[in-house]
Amino acid sequence: MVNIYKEIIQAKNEFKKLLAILLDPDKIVWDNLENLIAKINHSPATHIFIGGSQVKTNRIDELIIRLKEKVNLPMVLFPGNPTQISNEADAILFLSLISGRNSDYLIEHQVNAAPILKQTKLEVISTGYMLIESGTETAVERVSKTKPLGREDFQLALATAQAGEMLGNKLIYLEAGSGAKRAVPLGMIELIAQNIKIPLIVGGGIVDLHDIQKAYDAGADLVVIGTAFENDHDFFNK
Ligand code: 1GP
Repeated sequence: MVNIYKEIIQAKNEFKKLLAILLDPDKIVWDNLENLIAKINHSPATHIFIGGSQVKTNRIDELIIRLKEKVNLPMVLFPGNPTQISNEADAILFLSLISGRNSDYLIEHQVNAAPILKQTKLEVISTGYMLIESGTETAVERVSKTKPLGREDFQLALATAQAGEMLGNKLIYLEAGSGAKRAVPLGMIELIAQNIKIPLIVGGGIVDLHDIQKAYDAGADLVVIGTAFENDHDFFNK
């Protein structure tokens, strides 16, 4: 079986940048799924992330099965809580919201998820998840009831990322929040990228191709695009 984390590390070592399209199962227009699949296959995406802060649909399995018929990319769960675990995916970002101090999102959901994950074949990728202030309240902030780290607070963000790395996280994810007004500051990406060894994911509020490139240039190894592609399936052709 392909080891998705090893591939991420290999890409990092070879200076190849990665791109994930985030699909929120609640926002899928099922009648348009074939078109969505075609657009994904014509995009530069290297990964599909699936999840959301609060997913209500129980069609996650079905979505992944349908995608896998035609999309040859790793399917990685990006869950808001343990109800979003699907054995149909290839891997799961096992997130701990290390920027917050809500124990539910630091360890409680993970304790509940562990026995479920033991019954699956999912590759579990421990991820330090950090919410960065983005101008307005985002769904992650609302649902997790945690405060994001300040946009100016580079040193606290760096210490948080380094603590995540020291705790054994395999990835750090800097998150401005889906649909965020402002993406993660480039200077913060740069500082953290230069001072951790594990791969860095950046997402939230990235709405054009230049911003993707800027995030890469600042040191992001993988950029996540959700809303911009959701709103415009031709986003990558522009
Ligand atoms: C959200 O980082 C992702 O978790 C993507 O955010 O929807 O703003 O692209 P956007």
